[in-house]
Amino acid sequence: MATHLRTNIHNGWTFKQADKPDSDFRSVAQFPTVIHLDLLHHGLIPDPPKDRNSELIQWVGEKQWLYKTSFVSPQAPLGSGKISHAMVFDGLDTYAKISLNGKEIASTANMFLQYRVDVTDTLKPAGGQNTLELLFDSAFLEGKRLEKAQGYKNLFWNGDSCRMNVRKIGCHFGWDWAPTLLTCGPWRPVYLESFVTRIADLNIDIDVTDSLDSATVNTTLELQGPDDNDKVVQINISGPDDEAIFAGSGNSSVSIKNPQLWYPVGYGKQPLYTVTATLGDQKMTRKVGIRHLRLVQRPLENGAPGTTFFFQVNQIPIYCRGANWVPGDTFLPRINTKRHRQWIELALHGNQNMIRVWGGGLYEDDSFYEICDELGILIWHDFQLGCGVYPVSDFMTNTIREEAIYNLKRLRHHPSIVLWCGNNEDHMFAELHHLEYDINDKNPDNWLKTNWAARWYYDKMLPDICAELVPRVPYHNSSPWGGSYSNDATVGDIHSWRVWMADQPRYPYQDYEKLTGRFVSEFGMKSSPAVRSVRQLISDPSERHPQSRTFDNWFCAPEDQRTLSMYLIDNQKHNHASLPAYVYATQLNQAEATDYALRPFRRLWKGPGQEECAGSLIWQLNDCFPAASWSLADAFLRPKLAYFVAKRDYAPIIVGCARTTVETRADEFTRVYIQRVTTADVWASNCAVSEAKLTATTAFYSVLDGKLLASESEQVALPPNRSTELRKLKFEEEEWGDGDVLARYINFPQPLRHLDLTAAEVTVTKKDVNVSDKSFKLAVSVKNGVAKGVELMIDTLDPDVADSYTFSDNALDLVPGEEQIVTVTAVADAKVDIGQVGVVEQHYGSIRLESEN
Ligand code: BMA
Repeated sequence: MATHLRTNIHNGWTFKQADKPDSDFRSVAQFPTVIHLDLLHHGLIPDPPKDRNSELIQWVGEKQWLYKTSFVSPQAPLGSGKISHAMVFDGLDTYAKISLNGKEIASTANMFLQYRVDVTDTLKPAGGQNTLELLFDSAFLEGKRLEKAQGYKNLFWNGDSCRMNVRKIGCHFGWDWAPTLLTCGPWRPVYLESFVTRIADLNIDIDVTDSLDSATVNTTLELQGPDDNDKVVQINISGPDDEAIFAGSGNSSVSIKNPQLWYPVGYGKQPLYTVTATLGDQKMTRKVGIRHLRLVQRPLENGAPGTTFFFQVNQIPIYCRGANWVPGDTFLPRINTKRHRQWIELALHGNQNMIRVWGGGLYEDDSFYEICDELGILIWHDFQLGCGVYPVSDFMTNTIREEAIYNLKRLRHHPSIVLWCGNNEDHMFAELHHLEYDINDKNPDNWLKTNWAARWYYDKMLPDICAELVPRVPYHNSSPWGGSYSNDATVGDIHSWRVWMADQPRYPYQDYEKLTGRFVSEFGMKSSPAVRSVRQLISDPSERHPQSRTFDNWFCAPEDQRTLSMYLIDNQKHNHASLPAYVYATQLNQAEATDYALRPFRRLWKGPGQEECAGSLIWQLNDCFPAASWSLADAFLRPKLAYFVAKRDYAPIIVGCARTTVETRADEFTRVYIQRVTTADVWASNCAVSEAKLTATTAFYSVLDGKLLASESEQVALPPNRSTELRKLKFEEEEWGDGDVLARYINFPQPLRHLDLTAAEVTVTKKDVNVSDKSFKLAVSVKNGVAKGVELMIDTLDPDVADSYTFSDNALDLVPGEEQIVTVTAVADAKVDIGQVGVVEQHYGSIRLESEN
């Protein structure tokens, strides 16, 4: 018989609107669940992304909802001493009154916390039938009541001011890429634990020597129950190949010689050791990676101001390439391990090695972190606080503290998590709103007396908790943070948003590199959200909505839609009237903007002592709801053009070219006699750990007709883990008359709207159909001109067919005389005929600008 029992309470759940009669109880759609999924399941609300439905269903967020089930009490487990029964709620969204057998046993107010309620005295004897009820209050209305009671309105960006009082996913209140959809419900598992003594926690602290040849693994147990003698707990450690390494009991310290080290992807393997604690038949298992981790912040050696900010794993400085992660779905329980894997693999295949769990979302499910551990994707983890001024009260302080402790204990064994960060943009917010924030005042007691008392959370409470619970993982107070103000480009990390829009309106891309920071934890162009291809967005053309409505609905940030229009007109030949042309233009805009920043950032990773920029994380990888946003792939996981451009920018070896034009006037007033001299710096970056010897070719083509004007090749040796300047080219306007490709970069004159690229004729030839691995190749070439942003698409209007294929590359830039090969692969479970399927292309200049009707 068992000594520890877990009884899942996942069956028989029903729900109803609280003020409706009991005859209204209906079965839930799934468990765990949230209210919108259940209502959708019964057809009680329309599909939120369609039309203006998300607005029509706002009433759901202002009702009370009741969930109910019943379950049988288990047989008491073995063990000498008093048996305890605890009801465990891994996640309740957000305000719930919990009643067991008609008696209220607890109430909750934080969806990021696990709630454990002792029910030993309330539970029916073994075999008895229990009734469990969860009454959810409106998080929005409760937030409003709390805000009113505190006597002032919170300052905030995004959503509603009351969200600052509520410990719920920030973006549920609405964000600039997400509609307001206020869910409630038991969103994570519910179960009963019965035991005399149980293992409450197993901490594994790993200390790796600087020489990397030995590691000490310290395990510490936390037990709950009268028998708290930890010696009774068995500890076993096994290696990556299942070999036994240690067997003992109680808190242990084990030394491992020449451990197999865990590396980020691209730098080595991801071996995982298994640590198991066993007490009777309770087993707690953690997979851990052994790695030496430092966040190196030291002065630069080449006279550049400020300090470095780079992660060093197993003594290798890492150039971080990645994107920001927002919740995977507005309706969280719809996300499962498979979906997490698809997203993280998308990042991996896009040559990314870091993901930032952004502070307006959540502490993800275990599977998210397990997949990152397995694939070698580093995680920058924000605490879930962002974009405003959180009130400081006893309730808020205690609940944020508990939430931090619970989640750090749950997640601290994951080798992928390399940084804990206090919040998203709250320091920046305090500065921009001129709050009483004296960066030089280091006394936390004083902070509490200011109108930005919340500083205490990030600069005192959370770092103290982290120092105790995750002492070997760096803590960073905010993102962005460091230096004389939060967005100081010379210290810490920056959020790089503003530049492209405001500072360089005519030639938006120039000089971007001068404005970068030591680490760009958020990079985005406000004006470059993009819509996924119309062909795949709208399956049945007859279903198309009037265009204006379509975009009103799908666009979550109207102010950015205005700037987007401005930039489309500034940069491309463009007309809003044609929906396909508009969609393509937004995507090309996003792709171009992404590339023009990512490449220069990489050029600044110049090797030891000169790590002027140590990484960039694109805003944003994913979407939680179908929207026109900055995401690299839409909510259905369909990559946009920018994804492929970023994939090329993030490849281990890349080449780049930066052009600067200097104008000299013949005399002070002339508008006509101006000499323009352009110089182009050609450079390369090798992020691999060994030298690369290769041939670099620089060629010049006419943008008018694609004619090759000049071409030169040279042998180059690229030293490891840094960029290298290859050559400086100089040309004046009048002069224009005249193996395996590892990296390719084509630099077009900007803005594109000055170019007529309509002459280019692009050819796409399908070949090498391989039925066994369900793939085929496309040979893509151009003649009579050069082509920008060639988008390859499956020739179908059926989104299921389109979604059955992935492209190895896309958004191609082409010059005559070379053929680019793209592999198209059908996804594993797709039922498609790869022999039959056709591919179509469109590119800048090929798309009809006129309206279709
Ligand atoms: C950032 C983020 C988000 C926001 C994004 C786009 O700086 O931190 O809060 O959604 O900009 O505006």
